[in-house]
Amino acid sequence: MTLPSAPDTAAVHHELRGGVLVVTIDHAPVNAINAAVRRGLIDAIDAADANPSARAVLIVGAGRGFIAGADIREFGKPAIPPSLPDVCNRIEACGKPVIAAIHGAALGGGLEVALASHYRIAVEGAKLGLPEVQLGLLPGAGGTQRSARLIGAQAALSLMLSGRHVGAREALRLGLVDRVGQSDDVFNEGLAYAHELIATQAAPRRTKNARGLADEAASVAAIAAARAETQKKSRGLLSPLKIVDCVEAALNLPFDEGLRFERERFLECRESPQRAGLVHAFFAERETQKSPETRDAKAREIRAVGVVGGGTMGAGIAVALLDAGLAVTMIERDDASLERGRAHVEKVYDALIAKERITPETKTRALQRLNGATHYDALADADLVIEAVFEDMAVKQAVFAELDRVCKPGAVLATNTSYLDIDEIAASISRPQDVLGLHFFSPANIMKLLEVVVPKRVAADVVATGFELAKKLRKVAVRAGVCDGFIGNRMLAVYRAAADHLMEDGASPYQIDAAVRDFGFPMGPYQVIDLAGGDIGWAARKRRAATRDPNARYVRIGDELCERGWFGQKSGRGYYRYESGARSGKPDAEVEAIIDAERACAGVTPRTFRDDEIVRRYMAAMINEGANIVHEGIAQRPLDVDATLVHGFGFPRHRGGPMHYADSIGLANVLDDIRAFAKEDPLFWRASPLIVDLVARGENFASLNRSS
Ligand code: T1G
Repeated sequence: MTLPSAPDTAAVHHELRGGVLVVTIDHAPVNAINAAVRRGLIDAIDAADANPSARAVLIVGAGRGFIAGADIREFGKPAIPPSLPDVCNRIEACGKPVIAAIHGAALGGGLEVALASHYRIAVEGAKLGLPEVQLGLLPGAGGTQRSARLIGAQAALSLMLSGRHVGAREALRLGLVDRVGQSDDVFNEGLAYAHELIATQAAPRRTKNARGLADEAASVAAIAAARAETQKKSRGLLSPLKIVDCVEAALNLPFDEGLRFERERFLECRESPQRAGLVHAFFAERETQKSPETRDAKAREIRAVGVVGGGTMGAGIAVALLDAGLAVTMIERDDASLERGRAHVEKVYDALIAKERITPETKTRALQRLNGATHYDALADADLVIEAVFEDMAVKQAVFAELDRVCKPGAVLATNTSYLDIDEIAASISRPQDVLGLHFFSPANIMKLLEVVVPKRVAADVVATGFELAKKLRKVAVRAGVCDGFIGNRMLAVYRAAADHLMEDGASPYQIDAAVRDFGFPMGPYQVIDLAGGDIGWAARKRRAATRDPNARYVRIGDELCERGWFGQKSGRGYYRYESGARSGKPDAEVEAIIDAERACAGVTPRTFRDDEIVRRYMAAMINEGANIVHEGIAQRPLDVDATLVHGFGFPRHRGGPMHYADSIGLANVLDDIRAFAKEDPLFWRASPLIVDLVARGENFASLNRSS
């Protein structure tokens, strides 16, 4: 159900319809509340109070939803009155009953407008929530005070700390809305409710007087529990604990003082680098979906998909496709391998059932769409085929030769290779224009990142198809050019090397991991190596050995461990020792002895490093390689690098990504660091020409995001 947009350009328009002043917010695409909307709402409520014929007010949103929230593009810019808190207070003070009729999104400030209204009705499909915490904020227009009073401390805290959306039925159960419409006709449902309230002479019912906090003991307990939980989980985030404080203020302070308390903390959050980072991440993951190809070409239809290879990646990709409702045909070389592939898929689903993330019925329905075959002819009708076979050029080219032989004209042929030259794969068949890279990250059904790798001869609509597939799979697609490692793995190799240099120079892997975790990564580099398996990086280093610059510093510590078979968790020890299959390892004195021996071999006199030095080197290496990747056109913009690292490599979202982080600490400071480190190793620390140029021009990475 969408409401027609008004012909005029007013962001808010109102008209009297049978005694009801209908106020329509019309600010495409999601009715975000900007200055014009705030002004328009105040004018509409003033008009209602001034017009005796207006016996009630109905607020609705034009288009696909109610209101998506405050316009987050306004943050960081000078505030234009009236403020949203003032708007909400004005709505609540209206002398006529105000009804909010909700369809689609009523989020953040949008739900706060509804909470300030006196009555609320939602239709099926509505999504209500207070997701400000995901932007480093808190509901700053009375939402912490009104939600707690309306639905109680526990439910309000759960909503605000999770940022989750609730549907119409749950909103009714919680008490967020009074009614769920019988139809999805939000306008007429709202109008009927308004007329009913007029007929019963219902008075304005002000949320600030609601009694959701009446049970003081329960409220105090809920607040204490939320505070304890948040202190454990919030991992350095600013706004969650402030949300708890605001709900406590709602319990202990008069409403107006509670509003002031909330406003102070909202402004602290709004000015924080965390809000800037999280808002940047929000927009970046949407901007990456836009490329020249998605702008200029139309994606091909994707209904039936083939996956070649039933190993870990092939099975994960198959699950991702099945979860998107697609039909999947898995190809393996023989029945036994096919059975193993199917078992891999079942194992993924069984693990999700065990965690109660899905029901057995979901698994059953998905598997009904999974077919298998040991002959390629089964792919004759596939619209898209993704190969995920062994990382060897000859093996992949043999697969593509078969696909070239059996697939229908126009089928999109994708490789999941992590680093092989996709131009070379494309050139090996008769239809290079249909070949692209779809680089998934393991586990492919969980990780959000999908690198859409664009070979030289690919057709634009094939690239657009890759992005469209990402949308179906609810992944964040990033356009990448062809190079060794594309965007993410190429950067990983460099900042891993920087960590190895630190380790050989005197920092233990355990100190490095701890410093990187304190920066906000969930795991440090050596924990990640042990988790994924040290043999993967070892194979990559051996592959690159022939072309490695002989003058480049090479740290052998990782090879020493792998030569002992110490690959990490899967072998019981790597950089850490894992007692009887434990997931978290312990430092290993034998590893430290190997490191000391390697330092001696390399003629290194170890020195101590402060944690902040470790982070500066680790980040400078990451940022510098990210700049090279943008400079070479492998990534379209710095924001594409940010989205890649946030969604594929655990980069802390509240810091926005490495390039946004570089801007936040000052690109000139990053360049100073790189130049200082270059005195020790000029080859490794060659400053990216992009950084040198931007600093010389007094620009930053953000300027490149805007100019794209
Ligand atoms: N402000 C500005 N632009 C927004 C926006 C917002 N709040 N929400 C979405 N957009 C843009 C988005 O960038 C994209 O732009 C287009 O709308 C479609 O979005 C005081 C301070 C509503 C569920 O956190 O969760 O209120 O790419 O691709 O998948 O307490 O957008 O087309 O140029 O995501 O259908 C709180 C954020 C704000 C909700 C729709 N609100 N938005 O999803 O479309 S802070 C939120 C969403 C606040 C108050 C505080 C989703 C959506 P473009 P989309 P979608």
